[in-house]
Amino acid sequence: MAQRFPAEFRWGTATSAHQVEGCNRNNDWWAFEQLPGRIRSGHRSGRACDWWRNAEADFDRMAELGLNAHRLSVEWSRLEPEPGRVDEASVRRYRQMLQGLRERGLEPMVTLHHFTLPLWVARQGGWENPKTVAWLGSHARRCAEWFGDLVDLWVTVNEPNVVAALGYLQGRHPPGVRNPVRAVRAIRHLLRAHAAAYRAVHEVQPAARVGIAHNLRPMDPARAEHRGDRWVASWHANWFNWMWLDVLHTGAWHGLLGPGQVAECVGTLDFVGVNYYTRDRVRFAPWAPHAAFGLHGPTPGAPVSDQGYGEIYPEGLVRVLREVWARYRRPVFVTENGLPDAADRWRPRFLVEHVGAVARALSDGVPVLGYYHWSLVDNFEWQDGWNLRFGLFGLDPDTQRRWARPSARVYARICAARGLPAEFLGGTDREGPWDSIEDF
Ligand code: IFM
Repeated sequence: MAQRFPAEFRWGTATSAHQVEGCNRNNDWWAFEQLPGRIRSGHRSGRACDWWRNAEADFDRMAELGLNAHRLSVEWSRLEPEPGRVDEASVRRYRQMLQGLRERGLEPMVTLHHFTLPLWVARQGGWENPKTVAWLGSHARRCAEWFGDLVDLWVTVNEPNVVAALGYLQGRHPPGVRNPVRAVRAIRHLLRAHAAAYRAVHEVQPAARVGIAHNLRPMDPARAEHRGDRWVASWHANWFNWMWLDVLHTGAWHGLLGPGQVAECVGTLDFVGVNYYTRDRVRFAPWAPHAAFGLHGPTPGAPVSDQGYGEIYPEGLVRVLREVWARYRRPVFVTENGLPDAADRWRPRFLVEHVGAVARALSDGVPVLGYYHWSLVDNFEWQDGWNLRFGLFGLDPDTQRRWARPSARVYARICAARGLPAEFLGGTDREGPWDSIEDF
């Protein structure tokens, strides 16, 4: 028996502007890429997937797969290259792209901030500057005015927890800082900026649905019986996963520097976007204050995606979907889910098992409205450059040649069945039935 999903369920892929458009020279990430040693193997985003010139070729691929949705982001530094100056050509290009999606039967979900800041914002302190809150609000308002006739689903900020952790605690994303006090300042502004963007979109477009895309990873003790492991795993999970959404739900802050209020955040989630990739086992490490006393790794013996990116753990998706619903009672989208797997060794089975996890959450009563696979095509993976390949389609960034991985065909089957076809149920062999799936 096939596993069917609701008829209106969104089957999509997800991308972000800087990772696919190419030549986004006017933001903090482009500047960061030029600094020696910041990006693995000295890679740069360069032309990326060439979407600024020709996203439409990949929109055709989405339509061929049978998707009905796509999540993308708009690049703030293109739309407002200098404070207050609008670039009309960029507004027109984004309208053309959004229309292109609609014409192919693909409903867009648009992210307003996905890791990159215009250089003019970054140079004035980025997320540490309280003015960035209002600036993101204005960007959101204008986007709703320009694109609101084409877009009903908006994501304010992508993975604010990753911005804080990698940008301000580990120094691996811009601005390359390792300083908890500066991190706390950035966190407050990220949360307030979400609220400002939420309200700005709603003022222009009252019926829009606006949420956040949050990276959620279960954190379990490395040794179940070890008190130190249990304590540090729960502390890290609370900080990385739940504190953010709790503030947006209740307005109460239980951050690194004690309790407080971020009152304007209350009630600013029409939905929760879940970006789910992996889980961590956490081991108490009193000698590692730089790692907040906990070392993270996969479960010993579990399958791990390319270059140690993370443990493959579909059950984690069921867990986070259930917990989000139990805590916040808001509809949920899986706004990202995927893995780096250049050889497509795990991805076919990964897809089936993670879509199966969504089916289980649905049958438990969690209102999951869509699943967006990260990603359609290999793209620029931030500090890891082109070393990690997340695409259903492979890409040679030099020639722009693409090829369908077997998992593209698996996803096409899922989209055609609007759920898991019977042939995919029950089989958990790594080889699976997908080897026999023919080319498009
Ligand atoms: O590529 C990133 C994306 O930009 C944010 N979420 C995780 C993805 C894979 O690491």
